[in-house]
Amino acid sequence: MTPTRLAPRRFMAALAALAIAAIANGCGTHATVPSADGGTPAGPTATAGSTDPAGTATALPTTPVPGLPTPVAGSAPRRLVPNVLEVLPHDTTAFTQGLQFDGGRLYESRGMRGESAITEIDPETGAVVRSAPVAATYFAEGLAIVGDRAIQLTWQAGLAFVYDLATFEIVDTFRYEGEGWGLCFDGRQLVMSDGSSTLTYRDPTTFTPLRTVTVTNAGVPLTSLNELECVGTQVLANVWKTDAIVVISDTGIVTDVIDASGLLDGIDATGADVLNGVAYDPVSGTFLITGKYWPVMFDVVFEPSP
Ligand SMILES: [Ca+2]
Repeated sequence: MTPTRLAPRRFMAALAALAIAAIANGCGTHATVPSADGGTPAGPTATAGSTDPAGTATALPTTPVPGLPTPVAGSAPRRLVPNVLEVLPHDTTAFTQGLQFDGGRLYESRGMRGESAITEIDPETGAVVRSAPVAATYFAEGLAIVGDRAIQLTWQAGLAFVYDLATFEIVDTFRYEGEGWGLCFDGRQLVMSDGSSTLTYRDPTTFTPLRTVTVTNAGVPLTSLNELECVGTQVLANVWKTDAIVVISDTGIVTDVIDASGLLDGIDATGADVLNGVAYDPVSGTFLITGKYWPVMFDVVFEPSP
């Protein structure tokens, strides 16, 4: 990336974030989705609090996030839409399964057997900076970064690869039960999806499951949670086979539903598969959104739906 390209992107992001802050602070009465949960964040959604007895995750304050309106406690899920600031190239050979910024660098996990890899990509050009293939027997999935290590799930093998981030050499592996879909790290714990409505919080050094939450939208369990992005104590998940991205509290409540449909309108997206891939850039305060075999990534902030 170059400063000349980043400057306008970040300036626009700052303006957009200011506009959103004004909206979020000014009202928060734009919820249009009927809620069946009565705005009660407690209840059946938090389950199996085994090795997190203090419930410390829920004790953390909600972090204000540039590019994402601050949730309003107890309100119905809000409808948001992406405001596209910039359209950036993306490698159409990438079956995107994980997308994650770290230290200004952008990392992508690619799936499909025989095509799976961990890559670093240039966020401005989409070009592969470096890549390490995954053995052809494995179908790679979500990706999270913890310190100087990257953790990559596999779909059905019950195996996670732990990489030295600097070299992409595998330095460890973790075993887990069930399928692996999405993964992110909230600074304290890993959060993992498995295609169901369950998110599993895990120890970042041992991968031991600590607690699970059932994600509900207006009181109804929401399945097919796929690629994840931890932002503060919130988790963004795109919902498989849809253009919806949901914002989830650490107790499993969907606070926002982002309608990301239509992003590819007007773009030659021959061969593109479903939306999958959300990465938050804490430097710009914006989000990158892409999909499997998509030709582009969208640099966006989220705003209330008009
Ligand atoms: Ca992500």
